[in-house]
Order: sequence, then structure tokens, then C-alpha cells
Amino acid sequence: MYDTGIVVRLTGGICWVLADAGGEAVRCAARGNVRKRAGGVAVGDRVRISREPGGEDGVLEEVLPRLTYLIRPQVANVDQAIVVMSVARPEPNLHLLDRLLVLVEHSHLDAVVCFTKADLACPGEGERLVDSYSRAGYRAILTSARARQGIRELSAALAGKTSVFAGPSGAGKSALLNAVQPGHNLAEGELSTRIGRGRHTTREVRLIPLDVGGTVADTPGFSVLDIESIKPRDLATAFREMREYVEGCRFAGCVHDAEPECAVKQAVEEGKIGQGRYERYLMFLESTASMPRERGCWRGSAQSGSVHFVGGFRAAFRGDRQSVGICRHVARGRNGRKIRS
Ligand SMILES: Nc1nc2c(ncn2[C@@H]2O[C@H](COP(=O)(O)OP(=O)(O)O)[C@@H](O)[C@H]2O)c(=O)[nH]1
Ligand SMILES: [Mg+2]
Ligand SMILES: [Zn+2]
Repeated sequence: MYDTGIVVRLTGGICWVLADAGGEAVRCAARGNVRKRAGGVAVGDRVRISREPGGEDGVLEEVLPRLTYLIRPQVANVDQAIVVMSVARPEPNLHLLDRLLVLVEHSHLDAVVCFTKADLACPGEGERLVDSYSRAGYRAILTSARARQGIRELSAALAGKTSVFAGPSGAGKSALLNAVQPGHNLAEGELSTRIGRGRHTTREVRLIPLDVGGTVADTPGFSVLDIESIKPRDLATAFREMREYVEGCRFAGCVHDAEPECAVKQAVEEGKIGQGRYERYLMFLESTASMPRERGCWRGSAQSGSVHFVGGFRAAFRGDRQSVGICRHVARGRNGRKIRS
């Protein structure tokens, strides 16, 4: 009997596979050819397993092509990052939020913006934040784990996908996950200390199966490349609401700063792009300024579709020390061979 499913846990060569058909995770030993496979097996991999009729354990027969691979946490095929920011205690840090969103966009993951601790916010404050990120093109949700506000909406955003949570320590990520999926044994306020034990501690990552379908990595903070290594010309495309305007600028190498006839600045003036988002864009642009600017480069050449999921990059971002690491995207052709840039 054959089944397909997703690897939710790996311990000492044993994989736990959640079959697409549902039910409990099946304990599987990997076949020799799978064990010797380059790239091995990772949590998040889609796999084919076989089981004796009536038998409990299975055999991992084949790993299906992997679309992405996040190094920390080590999870394959992540679909989206849920970027969590509290509206109070601690105060929202929009600079960090936008930084995370830039990094997520640049990693070709989808992003959901989740403001939380709504029960602690001044009236209207949470709604205002959600509104500004909705207008920037994000699915933005106002939640409170304590008041169970927005939890159904968050569950709907998680359904059927593999997600990682990102955001500063203390934002309320664990509390949200507990609200979405009670009883998955992730203590609030506990995880950061466990990760902080030492640099060489690699904690086992698990995917928590959700009742609504889909899985969530049980670790906060994920790493992507450093914002400073993003080319200035690519930065605006990591701001969703700017994308539609960049083609309208007078100069092909426009970075939407001091250039004349800039469609992005025009959109800011007309209120189509939020002033705060644009100001933070300029701050990030400044931090990429030490990199050689590619002014005059033929527009489009650096934006070909082939950059998607191809190539590896180093990664780190400041502001959340848990999240330093490497992110590598691997694409495979139909024959299963890796495509690298
Ligand atoms: N009032 C309130 N407190 C919250 C809420 N969510 C989390 N907290 C508290 O904020 C602190 C940090 O939460 P935690 O989930 O551990 O944050 P994490 O570090 O992002 O995982 C804990 O003391 C939580 O009890 C919320 O919705 N409302
Ligand atoms: Mg936590
Ligand atoms: Zn421009």
C-alpha cells in the first residue's frame, strides 16, 4: 500500500510521515537509496511511503522534488512566513517588520503580517496598522492570543500550507501557535531560552500538523539573506506596493531616491504608497549603499524569472539573534537534477 505525505519529524534516521490521507504520523525507516541520496531527507519533504496492510510502521520509498530549503530552521518546502509583531508590550517596531518583509519577499516566500496582543492596544491602533499593511498588499491580521481575537482568520491563513513564524522574541508567536493548535507542547516564553543554550545546539525541528490542515515549524525565527546584500535596484521590488510603479520611472536604474521623474515618489506624493513605508525603504537603501550601485544597467536583466528558487545565499539579519543562518533555495528540473545559478 502506497501513500504520499510530508515528513514532520526526523530522529536518528527514523522519519515520521503525515500521510496526505490523514491520521497519525507514520514511523518510517528510509530505504538505503533514500538514505544515501544527496541532500538527504529533511523535515518538510514530500515523500512516498509504503506500508504492509494493517502494519503500523512504513518504509520511506522516495523523496519527491524539493522546491525550497530553509537552513534555519531546516525545513523543506516552506510556503510562507507569518511575520508577527505585537501592537503593545513591546511596542511595534515597523522598521524590523519591514526588514523582515523585505527578506521574506526576497526569499520568494509568501508573507502574512500578523499583529498581536490586540487586547493591550489603544482603541483603533491595531486596526490602523492592519489597514496600512493591507494597503501595501499583504494579508494582515489583527489578533490576540489572550482574547482569542483573529485566531480563526489566522488559522485560515495557515490552512494547507507549511509556515514558519518570524518576529522578535516576546512578540507572542508561541502564544498564537498555542491558540491555533492547543496542546502542541510549545511553552510560551520558553523557546528562546532553549535556543540560546549555545551556538552549537541544533534543536530538532518538527512540523506541527494543524487540525485545519497544513503544518507549522515549531521554532521561531528563520533566516534569510542579509538585507545589505540585496542589490539597491532589487530593494523596491521587495516592497510589494512599489512593484507596480518601478516600471514607470524615467530612468532604468532608478532607485527612487533623488532621481527625477520617479513614478514611485510620485505614488508616495499621491498617497498610493504609505509615507512610512517609503521612509523605511530609503533607510534600507542607505544600508545597501555600500554595495556598488548598478545604475544604467539594462532593466529586466537582473529580474528574469530564473532567479526564483535558484542559487544559495548567506543570511543573517540583525534585531533577532535567533535568526542568523543560511537560506538556500534549490530548484530541480523534471529529471530531479538540481538547477543552480
Ligand atoms: N496580553 C497579551 N499577552 C500576550 C499575548 N500573546 C502573548 N502574550 C504574552 O507575551 C509574552 C511573550 O509571548 P510568547 O508567545 O512567548 O512570545 P514569543 O517569544 O514571540 O514566542 C508572554 O508572557 C505571553 O503570555 C496576547 O495576545 N495578549
Ligand atoms: Mg516563543
Ligand atoms: Zn523611481
